[in-house]
Amino acid sequence: MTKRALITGITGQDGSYLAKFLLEKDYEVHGMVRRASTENFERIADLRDRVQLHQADLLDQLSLVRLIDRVRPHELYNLAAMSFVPTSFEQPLLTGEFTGLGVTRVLEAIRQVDPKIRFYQASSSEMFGSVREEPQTENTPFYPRSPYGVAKVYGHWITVNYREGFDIFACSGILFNHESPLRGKEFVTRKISDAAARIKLGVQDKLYLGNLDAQRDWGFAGDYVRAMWLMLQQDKPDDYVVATGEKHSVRQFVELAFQHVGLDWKKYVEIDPAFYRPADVHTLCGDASRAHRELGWKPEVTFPELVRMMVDADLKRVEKEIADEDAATR
Ligand code: NAP
Ligand code: G4F
Repeated sequence: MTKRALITGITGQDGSYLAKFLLEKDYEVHGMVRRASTENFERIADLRDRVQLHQADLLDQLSLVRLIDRVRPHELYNLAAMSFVPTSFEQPLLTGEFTGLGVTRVLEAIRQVDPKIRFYQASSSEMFGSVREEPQTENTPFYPRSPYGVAKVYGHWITVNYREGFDIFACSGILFNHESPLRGKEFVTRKISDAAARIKLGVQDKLYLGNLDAQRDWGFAGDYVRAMWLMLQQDKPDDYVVATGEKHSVRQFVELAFQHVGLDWKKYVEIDPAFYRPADVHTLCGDASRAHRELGWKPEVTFPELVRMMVDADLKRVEKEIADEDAATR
């Protein structure tokens, strides 16, 4: 039997890695996209003829019910969210609607159409915020430090609640930061890899950053989508921390990225307080023992490999952009 999966947020970083992963497992892959005046499908361009896209929106209950009824997926991965922490301070209500209540809308649609659908919720280490212990496990209390984190705590608990209350196979993956060459350019890792490449190639002078002391447990998105899938293949649903167990500072990321292109980062990086947050998460480090034990999951890409992968991809992309511009002006 061919399995059908529906991915909300398929145009995002994780959505594109997950779609590719499921296609390799011979799934029929459907993706939910929201209507925009210009299509935003760059990350799934090479999968476009192998995935079926449908318009719906996390803000519109009926669109979700119709979509799930039409696709009748065996597995639904809810990756769609307003995922950028600084924007959540500027648009806290919209963030609550998308990232928090949106989860309930999807769960309600599942309950109405087919409660047998297996559900994955993209929870976040941002829920640990001002950390109560280190490393953080599935049992560490939450202390979110942003409207985004608060909305994710709601999404996490509503997932647990529908599992316990309505017997839905609902899992919450508490994923620590994961990055890739497809990461949005506003997130700090991609901002750094892109700048290291542009400065090396002579098309940027400076890189302006905020809190260099912040520490994150950074892994590779390609490894993390495997954990999402594994959660939905188990006999019973549960919540899992997915992390590398190592933390590094933003400063260390910068050092490695610039070192990789043979530059001294101190000559190019400046601090701009505009990038400080009203309340930041200073440190995160996860303990993924449960995922190792029960899912057999382990990350494969190391921190230095991740940094090099991102910088190399940006070097290649920026070189091509420069060549294309030269060709156009010739
Ligand atoms: P991302 O690149 O920002 O992608 C977010 C996706 O959500 C995009 O496809 C976006 O569509 C879609 N979306 C936003 N609002 C929507 C709406 N109202 N209706 C329909 N779709 C909507 O995020 P990501 O890094 O792939 O992360 C995936 C999920 O994991 C998110 O829920 C994020 O909060 C969570 N998470 C991420 C990390 C991480 O380190 N990456 C860690 C923990 C948890 P458009 O393309 O139209 O904008
Ligand atoms: O890359 P970031 O913006 O990621 P953040 O805030 O940790 O959130 C990401 O990971 C979460 C998982 O914990 C996800 F749930 C969430 O959706 C998202 O994917 O910032 C990382 C750190 C912060 O402490 C920030 O203050 O980097 C620091 N930073 C320093 N300078 C900066 C900058 N962040 C950004 N975005 N831009 C800067 O210039």
